[in-house]
Amino acid sequence: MAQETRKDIGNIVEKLTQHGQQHITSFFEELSDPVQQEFVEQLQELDLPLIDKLITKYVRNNPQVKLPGEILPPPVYPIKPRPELEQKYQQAEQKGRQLISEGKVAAFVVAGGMGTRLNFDGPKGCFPATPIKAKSLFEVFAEIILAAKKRYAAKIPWYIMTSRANHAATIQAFEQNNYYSLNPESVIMFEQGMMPSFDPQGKILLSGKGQLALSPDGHGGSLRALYKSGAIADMQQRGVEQISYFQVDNPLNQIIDPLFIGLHALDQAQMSSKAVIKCEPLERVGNFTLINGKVTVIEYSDLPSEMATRKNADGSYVFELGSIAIHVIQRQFVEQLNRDGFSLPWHRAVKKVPYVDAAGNFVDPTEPNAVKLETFVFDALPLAEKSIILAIDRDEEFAPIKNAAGSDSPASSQRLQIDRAARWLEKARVKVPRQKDGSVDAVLEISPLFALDQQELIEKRQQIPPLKPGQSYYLG
Ligand code: UD2
Repeated sequence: MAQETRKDIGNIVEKLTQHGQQHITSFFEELSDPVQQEFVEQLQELDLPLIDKLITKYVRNNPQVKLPGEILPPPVYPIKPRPELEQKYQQAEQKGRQLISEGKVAAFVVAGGMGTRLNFDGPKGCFPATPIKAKSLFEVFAEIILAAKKRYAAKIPWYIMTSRANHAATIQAFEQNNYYSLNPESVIMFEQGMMPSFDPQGKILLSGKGQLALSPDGHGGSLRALYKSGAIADMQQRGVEQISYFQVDNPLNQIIDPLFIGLHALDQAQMSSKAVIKCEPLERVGNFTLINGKVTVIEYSDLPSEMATRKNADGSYVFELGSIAIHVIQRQFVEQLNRDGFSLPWHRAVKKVPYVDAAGNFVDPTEPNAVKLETFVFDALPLAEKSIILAIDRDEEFAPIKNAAGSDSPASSQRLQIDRAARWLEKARVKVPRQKDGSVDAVLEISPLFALDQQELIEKRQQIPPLKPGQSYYLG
């Protein structure tokens, strides 16, 4: 063992002992020199005082979210503007276009999640998503950004948050695909923070004898990682003012949306959200509410069903707005949060985590055995002085791929992608073959490079061939 490593591990064991975590170095002497060195680096990164607090609050205990007495539905900009809002929407679109053209808007995808539900071995962004060309999610987003760059004659840098588990594989995917025709200088990748998993008593778990069981610290970690990685400083240098935040699992994301960006900017909001009307009151998405005058998302599991099912006089649900995790965030807001030393609440999840036991045996548990901790980005909404919500049509912008089968699966997403293509084509007065039950009788895929939105498809109507039943049509 190198002298330096010996000295480091001596100090580390002393600290770990003070915090009751010395067991994680039990096998240190058995490790090869390079593994020892890497392990020491991992151990040095542990924030033990914070971990102590988290164990007491969230691992040994399961704190119930305390909801305040008064929870109201939040104000929302409707999908279609009411007459008194028409002018505002026009102004907002104009403002949004202006900001985009001036290079003041960046795209930002959170792609650090493990995607375990999908059983896909690789970064989720590499998952084949489209119905004909099987383009990956990353390729779809790259095409949207390329199309927007062309439309607005603008620079649109794309920031990608990865995690330790998929960073190298994400870079490799971009390199192998020639950065999907984007300029590599305008694609900036950085890693999010990691958090150890704990046994129910609060002992940190090992995934190997010289390896902590670590997992990404949640999409809320993006707000710190953006700053710590230098991405925010990079944005400042490029003149970026607004960050268009989206998740990696939704190929219908309208990444660069002038109306949303414009409403957020005109209202001088710091962090804003898109919302959908939930398809049923208990749908498993976050719920938009207003608490102490602040837009606040309450996770579906924390909203009492009495509230979720409460109705207005017209029969609509009081808390009908669901979060689909699309935000615009002011760059300065992220700077300010980090300068002021913000913190987001942690959320616990009990999961199956393979581990090395005290005797050094590898255990692959069949039942949940560990507590994982994450922060959620929407918990930053109440920290904003001003936050707006824009309601959107979910069929137009939301087709997530989360599960291997059933709802939110590759199959359901492709169906929604085809349905949206069919609607756009019909608006362009192209006859779409349909079955008797109304379902589309063709496989359709429209590249964002062909039409970024419905209007562009209408303009390209002459280039679209007649569609025959049962055939596949790719417009690219
Ligand atoms: C999220 C929201 C849900 C709804 C839904 C819409 C939470 C807790 N729930 O559910 O309310 O908006 O999305 O699709 O947010 N990610 C990281 N790092 C992490 C963890 C996640 O980058 O440490 C990324 C992940 O790659 C993905 C996104 O965050 O792009 C969503 O993560 P998820 O699959 O855990 O969220 P989900 O589907 O449970």
